Amino acid sequence: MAERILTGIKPTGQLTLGNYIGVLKNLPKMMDRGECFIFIADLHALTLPIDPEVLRQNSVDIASFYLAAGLDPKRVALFLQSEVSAHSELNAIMQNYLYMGELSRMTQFKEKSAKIKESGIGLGLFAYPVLMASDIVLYDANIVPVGEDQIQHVELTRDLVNRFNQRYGNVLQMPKAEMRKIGARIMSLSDPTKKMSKSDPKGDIFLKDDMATVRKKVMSAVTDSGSEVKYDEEKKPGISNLLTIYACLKDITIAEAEKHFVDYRYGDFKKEVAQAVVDELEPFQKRYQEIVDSKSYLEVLKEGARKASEVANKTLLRVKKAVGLLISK
Ligand code: ATP
Ligand code: LTN
Repeated sequence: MAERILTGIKPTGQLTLGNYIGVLKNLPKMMDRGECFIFIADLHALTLPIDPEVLRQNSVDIASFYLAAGLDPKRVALFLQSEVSAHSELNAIMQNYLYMGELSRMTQFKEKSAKIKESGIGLGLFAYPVLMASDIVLYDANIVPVGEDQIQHVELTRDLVNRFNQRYGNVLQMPKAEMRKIGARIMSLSDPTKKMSKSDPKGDIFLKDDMATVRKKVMSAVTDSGSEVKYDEEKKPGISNLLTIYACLKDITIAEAEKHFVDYRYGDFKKEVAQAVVDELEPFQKRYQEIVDSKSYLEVLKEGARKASEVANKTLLRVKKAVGLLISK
């Protein structure tokens, strides 16, 4: 069977080098493997307070970054989650098949809700994985490319599919998360024990940072004691993170990166990592800016929503019939 690939990024903030290495950079390769459904998870971005203008601008950015990364709108359905109403409709059905206990065990929910008063935690934040599972099953996706932090949500989607299919027959396609072997969890440059995350921007490199800032951030990244450039996540988390970034950007293994830097001291090592980031981001930003200026993303998103709706509405109908909702037309 040809593969069906689906993934999304939520427009909660400025995209980081973590988002780029973890997912964006590899997406164009997916076009050769099967049919791709790539979206902007804007409904998910509403699960924590966000300024409307910021949300809109972030959505434009993500659409443009997807295109700048090399996704070809003729071969991929690129769309806004909120413009394919089947996501919300399937969410209303699927919320009955995931349980409070399992939702409250989700790491993302625990981490994000810990930062707010209990009385301010929205239902959407708690029910986040229901919408995400709906996103995935709507397209009969079998491959879901994500960074490490999203694996738990895809696993929960698999539990849902099992539960649903046991009850109603073989209605939903079983998805599988796909993670990069290295680079699925790029760490913060200021605290390499924490994930680089757009909603906790300390130690982030942003995809829109100017090149002088990029160099400065890499040069001031936290390193470890000792002077050897060696990969050791436990003893040298800072150096390991920079080695990972370099290896991913150059498309080489960690061992090859270590070999390249064998005679280097930290300062020169960082300079070369900074150069690698600049070499990648500079042309990428140029493409991004052209897309933003031409507003070509608007037509792409419109056509993407049309293509996505065609597929999503079919699945929705199949699910509605399976659970016993009467269809009048
Ligand atoms: P937030 O901080 O708002 O939770 P985020 O930076 O984690 O956001 P998402 O929109 O949740 O970004 O992620 C988009 C994709 O990028 C997901 O597949 C996620 O797993 C991946 N990703 C996010 N951060 C990293 C990282 N530090 N390293 C590798 N992949 C990442
Ligand atoms: N939860 C993801 C974004 C997301 C997603 C999806 C990813 C929403 N729906 C479906 C893959 C498949 C995140 O926070 N990065």
